Amino acid sequence: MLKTIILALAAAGTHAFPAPRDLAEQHFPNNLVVKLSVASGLLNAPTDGRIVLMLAPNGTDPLEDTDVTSSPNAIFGKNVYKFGPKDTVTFSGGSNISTETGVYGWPNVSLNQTPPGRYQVQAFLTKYETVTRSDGSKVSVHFPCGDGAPNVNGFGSLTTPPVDIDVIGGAQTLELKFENITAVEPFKGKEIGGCNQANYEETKNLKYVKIRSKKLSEFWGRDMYVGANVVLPAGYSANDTTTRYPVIYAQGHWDGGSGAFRYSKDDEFTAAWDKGVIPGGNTTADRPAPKLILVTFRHEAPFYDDSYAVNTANLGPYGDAINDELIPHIEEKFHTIRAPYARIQEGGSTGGWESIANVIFRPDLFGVCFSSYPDSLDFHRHQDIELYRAKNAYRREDGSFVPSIRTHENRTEVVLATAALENHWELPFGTASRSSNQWDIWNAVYGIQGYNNYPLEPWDKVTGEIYPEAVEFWKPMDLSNYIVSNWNNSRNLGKTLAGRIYVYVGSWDNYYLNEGVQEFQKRTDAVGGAGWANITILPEKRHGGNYQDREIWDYLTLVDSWIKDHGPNGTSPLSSEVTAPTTRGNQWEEVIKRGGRAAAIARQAPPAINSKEKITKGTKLDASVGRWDPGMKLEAQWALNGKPTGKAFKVKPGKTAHYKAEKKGRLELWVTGSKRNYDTETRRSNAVTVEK
Ligand SMILES: *[C@@H]1O[C@H](CO)[C@@H](O)[C@H](O)[C@H]1NC(C)=O
Ligand SMILES: *[C@@H]1O[C@H](CO)[C@@H](O)[C@H](O)[C@H]1NC(C)=O
Ligand SMILES: *[C@@H]1O[C@H](CO)[C@@H](O)[C@H](O)[C@H]1NC(C)=O
Ligand SMILES: *[C@@H]1O[C@H](CO)[C@@H](O)[C@H](O)[C@H]1NC(C)=O
Ligand SMILES: *[C@@H]1O[C@H](CO)[C@@H](O)[C@H](O)[C@H]1NC(C)=O
Ligand SMILES: *[C@@H]1O[C@H](CO)[C@@H](O)[C@H](O)[C@H]1NC(C)=O
Ligand SMILES: *[C@@H]1O[C@H](CO)[C@@H](O)[C@H](O)[C@H]1NC(C)=O
Ligand SMILES: *[C@@H]1O[C@H](CO)[C@@H](O)[C@H](O)[C@H]1NC(C)=O
Ligand SMILES: CC(=O)N[C@H]1CO[C@H](CO)[C@@H](O)[C@@H]1O
Ligand SMILES: CC(=O)N[C@H]1CO[C@H](CO)[C@@H](O)[C@@H]1O
Repeated sequence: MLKTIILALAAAGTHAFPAPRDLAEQHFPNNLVVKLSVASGLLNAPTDGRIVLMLAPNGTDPLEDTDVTSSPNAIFGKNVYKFGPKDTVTFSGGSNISTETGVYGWPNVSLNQTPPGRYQVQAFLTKYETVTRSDGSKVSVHFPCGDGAPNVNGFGSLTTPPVDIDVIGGAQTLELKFENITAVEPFKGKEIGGCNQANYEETKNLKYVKIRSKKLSEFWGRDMYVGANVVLPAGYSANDTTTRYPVIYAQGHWDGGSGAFRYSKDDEFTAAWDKGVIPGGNTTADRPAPKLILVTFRHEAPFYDDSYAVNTANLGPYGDAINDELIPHIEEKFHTIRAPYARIQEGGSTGGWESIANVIFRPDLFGVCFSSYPDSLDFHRHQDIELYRAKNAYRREDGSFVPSIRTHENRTEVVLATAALENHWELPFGTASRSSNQWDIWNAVYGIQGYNNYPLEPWDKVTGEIYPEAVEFWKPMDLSNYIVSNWNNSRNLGKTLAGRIYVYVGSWDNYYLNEGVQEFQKRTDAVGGAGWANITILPEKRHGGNYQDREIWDYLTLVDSWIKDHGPNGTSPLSSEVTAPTTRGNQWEEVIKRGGRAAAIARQAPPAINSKEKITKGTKLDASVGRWDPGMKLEAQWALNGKPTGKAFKVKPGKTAHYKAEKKGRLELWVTGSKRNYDTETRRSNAVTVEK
């Protein structure tokens, strides 16, 4: 779940949430045009990429104010293709249909809707690199570089200096020039292979590891790295190979050089950890701290600041890279206990989902998860969207907007943003799920590849219309669906996972994530009996904090006692049966076979006339319009002897077109499909000869 918005919540106060703007282009009170060029020497070769243009309120740094819940920073985006050192790109209007080639804006679609006034204006160009992945899919994406894949102004971006501009409310042209390149702080540390997942400077107890992932590099066709921040317990000695420690793998967002877990972010905790004592405070004596190794992962990825730590058709085999390449490397390098009972998954929000998903998919590797306020565990509620039932992701049947961020004041719910507002806010940052923002990464992780090579989106990002066929492909990532459908087969998850899943969420979760947890509980209880998964829903708690809102040492003590209980000498050791290799899921081969390029091609079919090759005049014909990706808008046209005959007509995928053969000749059905972020394509049916 959102990496930055939570910070804005505290400050958001009592703002009424802004209503999403009407998407239709309304009147055009002004005619604002922005022309962008490049200072000489800044761009060596033409590049593809995304330009984001920001108009922040007077006196505000555009980069300080990009958030969906903060003040109205108008943001416009446009893709560029082969943008060269001598080229100029023009922003004007707002794209009505195509976000692929047009300008798209937030909170207004069009630049012409910008209210007159003074703004601080700045533009950013994110460069894309085009790669052909091992499954044959070809994408243009931005590869992050030790900066956590921000949605704008990432490493290597071209930027214009921020300038104060008065928008006058009439015809006006602004000229801006890219003059700078965004760098990241120079790394102090032992670096290998460049800035991707950067290695930082180590301290006595904080170590950095980084490996080139063979599996990811093979998929992406370029060098790809994964890294980890490793915090060692007090008394750890590199030379003592007999003392071994359990490991907490703490999942979450990009953690850069700031340390693992809460280590080094919280001085008091760090000092106590380094001493190996739990401070007793004024009333109790100090106690020895649990001896654990704490690890976080660094896996900034082309679509987001982290990969969600599982195997997915759009991001590649990140689950395997972390679990089968990086963890063995960590276990080689540090004195860990190499057994599932001593490998713990934990995390909150995004990390909450990652931690539970890793135990559910890899019971052979990990013992247990302590998952806090996880991203939607069950897509009956994707946040507050009823994904399997609703027709629209943004509006309910009664016309009201589906909320997405809330807080509570005086025990009353205050909505801060809607699903529509957040999705529209993402649009200027990137097309085809490339905004490096929350809803887009969910599309990339939960969904498969579309025929356009990019994530197959579950709904129209502009209108919110849900595509049930695309949603169907999300089911393997719907964690309760996955558990129930593997309940008693060879994975035997009913038995395998019993007693190994701990989930916590507050009933006032700011992102409505309690709803997905409740759906998960309902479905797993229905097959496993009440309490099959240990779920805590604390009344009136919000998003954040440790598992069950425990104080940190209280939490670590709970984890430590789980490890002791489930170790070989504990009260309920994990049996080899529940950690057998057969329990493993989310296999890369299956994931890519089902969701990669070959599957996308196999989903397509040209139109087909159902008839003999030769027919006589007067015959009535049926034709299928072909198979297309969900969301394609189709227009059909009968053709005789290679020329259109009659009028073009709209058809729906899966439907049948009818024709009565009145004239002689070679008859075909042509169907043209179009969709935002897809190439418009015309497919022709088989030919049928109409004889007299
Ligand atoms: C812009 O803000 C500055 C203070 O930051 C103020 O002095 C100035 O009057 C403002 N200008 C306009 C046009 O609003
Ligand atoms: C941006 O580029 C200009 C011109 O080359 C230079 O004077 C300025 O210091 C640069 N600014 C930053 C923040 O690098
Ligand atoms: C570990 O052993 C090496 C020699 O093998 C020695 O140089 C080093 O000081 C030892 N480190 C510790 C922490 O004992
Ligand atoms: C602990 O003692 C310090 C001073 O000795 C005091 O300031 C603090 O309030 C005490 N804390 C509690 C919880 O009693
Ligand atoms: C909450 O209560 C305070 C004090 O009564 C009041 O000032 C504030 O407006 C209330 N907020 C809301 C959202 O009702
Ligand atoms: C397996 O589980 C399903 C429900 O998930 C149930 O319908 C079926 O009867 C079970 N089969 C066996 C053999 O227990
Ligand atoms: C669930 O886990 C908590 C610890 O987080 C424990 O106190 C509680 O007894 C467990 N509930 C069940 C039903 O096992
Ligand atoms: C389990 O107990 C045996 C016998 O006391 C001991 O040798 C062994 O180290 C213990 N194993 C663990 C993991 O504590
Ligand atoms: C009014 C306006 O901005 N119309 C645009 C609609 O989208 C197409 C495709 O990008 C543009 O060419 C139009 O200018
Ligand atoms: C025409 C139009 O919809 N303009 C709106 C653009 O967005 C701002 C908020 O940033 C509104 O105040 C305008 O009304």
